[in-house]
Amino acid sequence: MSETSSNEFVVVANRLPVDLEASPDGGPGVWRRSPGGLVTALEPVLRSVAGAWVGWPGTPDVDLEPFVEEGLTLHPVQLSEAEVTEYYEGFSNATLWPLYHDAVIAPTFDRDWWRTYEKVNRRFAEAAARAAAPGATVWVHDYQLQLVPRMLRDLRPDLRIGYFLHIPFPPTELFLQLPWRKEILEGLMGADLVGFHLPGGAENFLYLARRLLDLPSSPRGTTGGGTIDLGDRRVRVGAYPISIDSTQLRDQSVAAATKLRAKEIRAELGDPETILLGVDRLDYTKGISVRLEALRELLVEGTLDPEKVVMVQLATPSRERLSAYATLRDDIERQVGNINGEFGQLGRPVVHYLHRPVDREELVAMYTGADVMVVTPFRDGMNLVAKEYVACHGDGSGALVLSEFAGAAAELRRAHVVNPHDLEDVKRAVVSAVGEERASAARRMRSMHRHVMTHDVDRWANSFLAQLTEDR
Ligand code: GDG
Repeated sequence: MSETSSNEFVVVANRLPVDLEASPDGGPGVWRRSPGGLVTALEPVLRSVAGAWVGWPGTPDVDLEPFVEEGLTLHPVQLSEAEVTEYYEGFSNATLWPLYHDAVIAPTFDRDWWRTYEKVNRRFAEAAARAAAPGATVWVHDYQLQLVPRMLRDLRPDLRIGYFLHIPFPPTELFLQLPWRKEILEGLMGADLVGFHLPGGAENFLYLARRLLDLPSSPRGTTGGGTIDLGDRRVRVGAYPISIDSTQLRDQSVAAATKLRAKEIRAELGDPETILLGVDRLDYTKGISVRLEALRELLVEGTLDPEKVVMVQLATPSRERLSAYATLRDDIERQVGNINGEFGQLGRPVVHYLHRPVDREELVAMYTGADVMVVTPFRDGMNLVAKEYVACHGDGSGALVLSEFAGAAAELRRAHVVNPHDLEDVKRAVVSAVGEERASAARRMRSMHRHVMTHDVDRWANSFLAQLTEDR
């Protein structure tokens, strides 16, 4: 084993927690924190145990040795430009991503992409095998790496291997469309523990193990979990709803600097009575167009007054080279333009749209100052944004409109829950969130806040890892 194989705990994910951005003048690149929910959730957990992280640095064709960053050993995995196209943009984001999100757009099934997915998964498994100490615990993450558990077990049967899926595990009828369905199931079953956000995902997985692979499985309890018997070992399956660093966010939301910035933001928006907020990666699963359409109709009907309401929509750039994402961006920007053209005034647009990431302090100030958070995905594994907003409203202020198809809806039951496919329902929920009597709104928010404070990311990671290491 190489000298780097000394880590007792290793995370394997498509991306490292930092991205290498090429410098325009061809000089050495700069490292920046990578976007997305997985990094937000895992980074604090891993830093606290000084583990290692295996992942792609976000730029093709860079060959880097492992290095230590703030106590965390990073093991970069190299991907060529063609592999980024076929494994990442292709199989991961144009096959699995749409298929697992209820086929909101049609998934593409391409045999070359699949072969590249296999090849790249093997490279990740080999890098993890080099990084892990004898008997170490390895935690593999997400849909890009579903073959890694099996490949890693073949290389290193001494390891304890966990796998967690951050996106929904689809209904069985949809999963069965996948030409490589057996290979994916077998890949996942290399793990000792396979975790999903929701009991429904775990149930679907157990059903498929029986139906496709003829493996005996026993459901356990009412949480969707169970075990699959492989003869020589058992795979545990369960639901582990992910969360956020609630205490850190709550503390940041009540800090004087945040309160001040939230006030400034309100003033910069023209001191409206109501600020609606949307925060998403620009993705077709997130239902950004639905909430804009709901807002437009409410303005047309005169239910909302453009003098009194503004909406801030933060749409972080994502997967920009995929045509579905480029089309979505055009559509959303057209919608924003239409609303502002019709209802804005000089210097006073109704929708303030940002297509760039903002820093964390600014985001928390936005959460803190917003009166209504609107979260309307057609399908979402969890949706951390909803939980982050709730963590910032411990004083009972604010309101949350939340899609019933976000995993978070299973926990945040006191939100204004909507079916995002039903425009009238979305409109109704926005109106009731804007107009609800203060005491009743505060009861809802306080109840959700208590839940998020006690169900934080540490609890998520600890419960997964406790189960993973239980049988040792
Ligand atoms: C996947 C699943 C699941 C967004 N814009 C900015 C920014 N963000 C941060 C948010 C939040 C994260 O990115 C987004 O997390 P979500 O959970 O909402 O969504 P996905 O990226 O799709 O995450 C999802 C998650 O994995 C975890 O398992 O919940 O269902 O799809 O933390 O705050 N952060 C900053 N600036 C931005 O502009 N600083």
